[in-house]
Amino acid sequence: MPIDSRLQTFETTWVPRLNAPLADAIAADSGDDRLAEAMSYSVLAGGKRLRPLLTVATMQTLGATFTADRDWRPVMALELLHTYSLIHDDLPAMDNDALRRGEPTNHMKFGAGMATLAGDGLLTLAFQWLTATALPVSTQAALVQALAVAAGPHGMVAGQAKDIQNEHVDLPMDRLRVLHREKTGALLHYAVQAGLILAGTPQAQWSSYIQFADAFGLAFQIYDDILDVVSTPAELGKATQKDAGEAKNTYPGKLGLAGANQALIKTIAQGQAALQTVPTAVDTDLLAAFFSYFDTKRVK
Ligand code: GRG
Repeated sequence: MPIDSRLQTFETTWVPRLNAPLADAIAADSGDDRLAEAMSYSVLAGGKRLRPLLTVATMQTLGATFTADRDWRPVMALELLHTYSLIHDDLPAMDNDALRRGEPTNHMKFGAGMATLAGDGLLTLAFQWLTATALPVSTQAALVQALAVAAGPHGMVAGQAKDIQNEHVDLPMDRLRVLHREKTGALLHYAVQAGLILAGTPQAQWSSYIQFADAFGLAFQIYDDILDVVSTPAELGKATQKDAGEAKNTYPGKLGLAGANQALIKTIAQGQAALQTVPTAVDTDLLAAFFSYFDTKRVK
């Protein structure tokens, strides 16, 4: 399934716009040249910018205008935090990976000490950027609270903790879903939540969008695990075939490739159905198009 043309146009417009100020903004906020280099290295190594794109798409769906001076730092804070998680995940003490975003991992280039600090710097700078804005203080506080919950010990860090403890434990499906929701889903949940907060949408109207985000998050992890089996390092810019070797809990590992693909198709349908429940005056086609990231024909 090719990427939906609406999503393609959106990406072509927004990825360069989101990327343009990054190098200067990171350098301006770092007090050490080598640290700035290590932080910028991983952020600028590529990446689809999926999470900030989801935030901007949610804002657009809700009719909110993106004003660069006010919104760029808060929107890109999530990409900094996401990149920290990749740098730390790749460290020798975690997944010990040599390739990320098609380039040597941060510790391969800068050493484990500086890579740890680059991750620490990006994590902290993310919260600085949520508040380096003319947005109302109540909006800043809502973003800080939501990102801390998503990324912290009740979200992504909890998921990673479960992941490293259960490599050789056969988790039941319900516990695997919780692990995926925390490790991968929480940041995608926040990406949409940030769009709702920035658009000033009352919480009573969040539920359909959040259900969409959570279905997208689960689909994202199932698809990532399918690609680990069927794809190549050249295509993904990172090592493949790792999950089976490390006896990780994954949908393909537990259900087989065909079973994982069926679960992917079902999860996408649930996310699409959630978008059908918003008021008809709201055009959700752009958000729906994000599901075209997942090529359900990869598994024959
Ligand atoms: C170190 C606290 C801590 C957490 C690490 C990110 C992570 C949690 C683990 C990495 C391994 C993994 C399978 C994560 C699931 C999420 C995932 C596939 C991230 C990659 O996201 P993409 O595909 O990457 O959006 P790009 O490079 O395009 O930004």
